[in-house]
Amino acid sequence: MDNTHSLTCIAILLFGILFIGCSDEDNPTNSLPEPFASFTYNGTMFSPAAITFVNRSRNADQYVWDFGDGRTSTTENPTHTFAKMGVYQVKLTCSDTQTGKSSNTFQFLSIDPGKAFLDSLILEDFPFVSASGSSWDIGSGPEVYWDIEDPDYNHLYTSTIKYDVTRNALPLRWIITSHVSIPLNGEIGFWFYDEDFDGFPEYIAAGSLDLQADYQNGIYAESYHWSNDQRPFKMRIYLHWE
Ligand SMILES: [Ca+2]
Ligand SMILES: [Ca+2]
Repeated sequence: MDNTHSLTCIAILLFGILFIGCSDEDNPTNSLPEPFASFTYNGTMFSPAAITFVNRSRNADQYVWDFGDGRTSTTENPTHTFAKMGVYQVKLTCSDTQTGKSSNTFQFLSIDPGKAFLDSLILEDFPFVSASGSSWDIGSGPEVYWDIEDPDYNHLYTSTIKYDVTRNALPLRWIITSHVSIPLNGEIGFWFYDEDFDGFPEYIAAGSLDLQADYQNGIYAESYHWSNDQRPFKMRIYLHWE
């Protein structure tokens, strides 16, 4: 080995020692562990769904949550309520203020609908005579309206009146502009009447619906139909889920 070669070797060795030695002194944070974002969650996955997030991130002291519904949080372990059904991409970014380094992760949360709302009702057919065979009104058609009752027979909603309905007027269509929530804990009753303005409306027909049965099977139907052949009666409702 000649002198030049050994000097070069020593120089490289020294440089390496100096470089490694200095690097930690100049950037002490390089030796700190990197942030690692991670989380789990729990809660009932039906809207409105209050979900508790458990932060399992490591080596971080700041957190930003993006819940995927337009809301964010900087709480370490937030609880967030998803008001409506949907699939939400929840993203957690964690960072370490000392190193300025960050890490992120995300999970998709699927929130099932917890509420149904009535959008419209269409009465396609109903008996134009009472069970005893007489017409609802003398000389004119009935004044048709309907009520909804919850499973405990509490009144939920009364429709507007369609005056002097004749067969030509069918189907009758009601658009529901108020937010009529349909309970999911049993059968909902729809009651149709002829308003006589004497305090004694005449009962025409009724239908019932148990949304919970379909809802539990993972079916979120947006339309339901009833019909009855013995006393002609056909109706359809349209709903939306939230
Ligand atoms: Ca009448
Ligand atoms: Ca009438």
